[in-house]
Amino acid sequence: MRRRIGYLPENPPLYPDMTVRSYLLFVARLKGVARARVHTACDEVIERTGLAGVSGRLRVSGVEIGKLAADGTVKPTERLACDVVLMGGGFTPAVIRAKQGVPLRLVFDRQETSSCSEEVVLGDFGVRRFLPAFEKTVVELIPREPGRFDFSCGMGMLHGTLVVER
Ligand SMILES: [Cu+2]
Repeated sequence: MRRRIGYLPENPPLYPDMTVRSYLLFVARLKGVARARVHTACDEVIERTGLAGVSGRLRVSGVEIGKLAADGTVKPTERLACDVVLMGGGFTPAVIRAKQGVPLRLVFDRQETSSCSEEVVLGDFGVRRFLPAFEKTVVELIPREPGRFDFSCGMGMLHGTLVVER
């Protein structure tokens, strides 16, 4: 019975600079999960708990996790993904379509060294991420509200729009 009871504090004791996924990896290693299995084990937990949409985010509160699962805001079985290339001074595509409540995985592929595109900011989603040149950087989020949301480079020069439909 004790194995089945969990305790979820209002303010979860998380390290503020770790993403959901990196925290799971950290705990898995602490608990002695074999190195070779750590990533698979984390994927399984993320899948089981419907956390895919927030696995790249920092600071998901316990209350938020509870709500995500309980009110059906998150439909973990549905996913959307979009590859966004950064090259020649712009985001391609510059308009991304998403659905309210459906986890969205954005893969930013920065194919240049121009300093302008070294960061992406999705202000409405609290995301600011460094994009290493010639690498793919994954940003996962859950659009909670329908609407049009601007995203940009760190300096606000390159722009794109995330269109969230109901
Ligand atoms: Cu810029």
